[in-house]
Amino acid sequence: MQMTFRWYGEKLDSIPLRFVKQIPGVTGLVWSLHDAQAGDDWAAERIEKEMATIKKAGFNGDVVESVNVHEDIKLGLPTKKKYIENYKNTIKKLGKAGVKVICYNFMPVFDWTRTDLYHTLPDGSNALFYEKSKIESIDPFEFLENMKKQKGLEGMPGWEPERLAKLSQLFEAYKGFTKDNLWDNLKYFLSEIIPVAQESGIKMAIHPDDPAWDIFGLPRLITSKEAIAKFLKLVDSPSNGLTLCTGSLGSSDTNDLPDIIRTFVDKIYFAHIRNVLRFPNGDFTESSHRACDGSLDIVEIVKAYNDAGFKGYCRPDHGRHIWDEEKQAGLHPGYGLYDRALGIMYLWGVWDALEKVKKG
Ligand code: DNO
Repeated sequence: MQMTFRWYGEKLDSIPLRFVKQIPGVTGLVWSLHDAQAGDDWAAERIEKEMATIKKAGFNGDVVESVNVHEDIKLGLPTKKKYIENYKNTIKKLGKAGVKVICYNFMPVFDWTRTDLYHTLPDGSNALFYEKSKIESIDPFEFLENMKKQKGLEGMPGWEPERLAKLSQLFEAYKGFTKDNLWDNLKYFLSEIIPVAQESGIKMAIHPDDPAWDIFGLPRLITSKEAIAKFLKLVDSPSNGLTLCTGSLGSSDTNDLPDIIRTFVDKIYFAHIRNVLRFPNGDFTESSHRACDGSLDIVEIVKAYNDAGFKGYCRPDHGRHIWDEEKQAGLHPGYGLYDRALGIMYLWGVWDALEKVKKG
């Protein structure tokens, strides 16, 4: 298992790389051009510059999260052709620069969705929170206005203001749009880009939908074991694989994460490991990574990877904001330093113990 840490780049991330270097066993930084718009053709110079910064700090830049997919591709509009060409060019350039895995998602309009970015937990820390009845009772416009009032929304990946500014237009375009339409458009996208990824030595790794159900009447696809099996059949190639995010799939109590991992481990190129605490009414919150603090058995999850001899990339995921970290300028909600570092140590603790037991 290769441990990585998501980093937003010199301009946007307030966490110094020398701090990340001090977290045991982190060999790679997960990066992106966070100011790029979905559909852009990334400039080679920008890619090289980012890779050089990452390498100079003593890390690899093997994983990019994300290259975002333009809505016109998800909607299957005629303009998709241009954006798919741009996507292919970006894949080629990333391959040339030595990138091995590209994480992306196919969620319509909203990427990961929460109602509160700083929900207080019983221990006095705070974390992202999803209130089901709130999402069900407001419209997306009101939802977005509420979100804008919270500090740090601009720092949430996948919530680009430029795209959200066109919210009414987008909802208009998605009227009457079904899950089958979205599956068809995903298949078309994959059939175009996967051969290019394969030639470029890149593994594409789709991120599941978070939360794992439809929101605001928009269809969501990658939400269950059955959906993942269907996805992998769309295009059969070693370059068509998964980012297995335990927290996203784990928002639903119908998903058995250790079973999903054991079933698809050969297709998991990037593991996001985090815990969520689900409540009986459908709400959930991010919790510490420790198994007993949330609804997911992180020990069993790590064991599923360990049993398979997982050699892919892994990262801790959304942590709580602890030790007053939420007061720091430039915090990306869920992506502070401290709780993710604790998460890494927990993951290594479980992993090392399992290795030791294996060796007897
Ligand atoms: C949130 C992230 C997502 C993820 C994208 C992948 O914390 O897990 O924004 O990066 O969905 O494309």
